[in-house]
Amino acid sequence: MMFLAALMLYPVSAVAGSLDLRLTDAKGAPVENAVITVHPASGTPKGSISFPWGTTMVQQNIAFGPHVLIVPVGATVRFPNKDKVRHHVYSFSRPAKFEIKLFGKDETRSYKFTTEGAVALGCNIHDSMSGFIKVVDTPFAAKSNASGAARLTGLPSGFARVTVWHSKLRGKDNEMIVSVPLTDGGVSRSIKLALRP
Ligand SMILES: [Cu+2]
Repeated sequence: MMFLAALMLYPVSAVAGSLDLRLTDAKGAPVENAVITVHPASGTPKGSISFPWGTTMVQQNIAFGPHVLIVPVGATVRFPNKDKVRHHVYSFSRPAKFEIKLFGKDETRSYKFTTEGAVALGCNIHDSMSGFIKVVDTPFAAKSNASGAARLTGLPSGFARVTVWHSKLRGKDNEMIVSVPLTDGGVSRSIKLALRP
């Protein structure tokens, strides 16, 4: 009796929905390193968010790795330097303006990201170094792979706001927003992105 009463307090919604996206540019080529975030109309789950890929942005071979890192709001990102040379990481982006002054081989610095949004990273020493940290406020986030594919699982059914971000995407904040009706099973969508050259 108590069990039934407890069940009735919560709306019944399926949580097995998945969203498969395939992202291409105007010419049909796959778009890698886009970040997809989903905000279900029913809200995002409460509680702290963590992703299996962690919160480390490595400097190695004069490059940021990964090129695009998704972290939850409030995450402290580690910046280990695996190169023999020194790096000087900075960002002028609104959600996190900071610089990590010269640090050398096998040294690690960290920075806490407290605001949602996209953060473009550069290095004062190496102009060619470019990386991005996408700070998100939903556990439903994924990055497109070399085939332009991204998969999100465990989504509640109902309408969802799907945001696609890419560093070269035309539009406000390099984002594009679509509304997708999610069902108990799976939904697939192909999205064409207008990218800057
Ligand atoms: Cu550098």
